[in-house]
Amino acid sequence: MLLRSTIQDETIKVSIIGFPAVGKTTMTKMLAQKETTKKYVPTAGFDLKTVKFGPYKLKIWDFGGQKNYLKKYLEDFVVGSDLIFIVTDSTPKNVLNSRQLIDYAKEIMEEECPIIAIANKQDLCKKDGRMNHNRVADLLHTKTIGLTAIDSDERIRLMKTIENELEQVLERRNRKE
Ligand SMILES: Nc1nc2c(ncn2[C@@H]2O[C@H](COP(=O)(O)OP(=O)(O)O)[C@@H](O)[C@H]2O)c(=O)[nH]1
Ligand SMILES: [Mg+2]
Repeated sequence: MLLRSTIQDETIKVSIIGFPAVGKTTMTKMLAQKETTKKYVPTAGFDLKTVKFGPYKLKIWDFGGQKNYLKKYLEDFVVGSDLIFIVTDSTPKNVLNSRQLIDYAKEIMEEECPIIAIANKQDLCKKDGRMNHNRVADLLHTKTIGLTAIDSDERIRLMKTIENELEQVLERRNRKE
């Protein structure tokens, strides 16, 4: 794998952000292929977990409804991310709410870091009217990947996406040095 040899000991921070129950833990488990320790930050009303997978460090942010805290804490923790995923469950309401997360992340990271939306639960599109990933992309105006996080066969495709994005991140980083 090209990336593995390029990054050596560099830590890559991948932040996975989204409202509760959209599938962040499921996506993380799929990537990490195991469950890990959970660290709660109760005062802030959200849940932070760090998971190692291969050479990457995944930081998973699980936000409650505390909108007044949202921006402040996102800023504290998202800084330094190499790649940000905003996960939605592809329901219209959640996708619209997630626009705020994308806006905040863009504001915080400026041009530094790719922000990619995940239109999760694509298996439910036909069943309950969730939006397919193209519709989600139209609403979010952001690069969007459709996903069914409960389907472990999707792991390879998701890994490929992460590797492609991070290769570009590392190229930019090397050009700056
Ligand atoms: N049908 C379906 N269910 C999913 C999918 N991804 C996650 N779920 C389910 O959605 C619920 C919430 O998932 P979880 O990963 O705990 O959400 P989190 O709060 O964002 O970490 C669980 O019951 C999952 O099994 C998916 O792609 N399709
Ligand atoms: Mg979770």
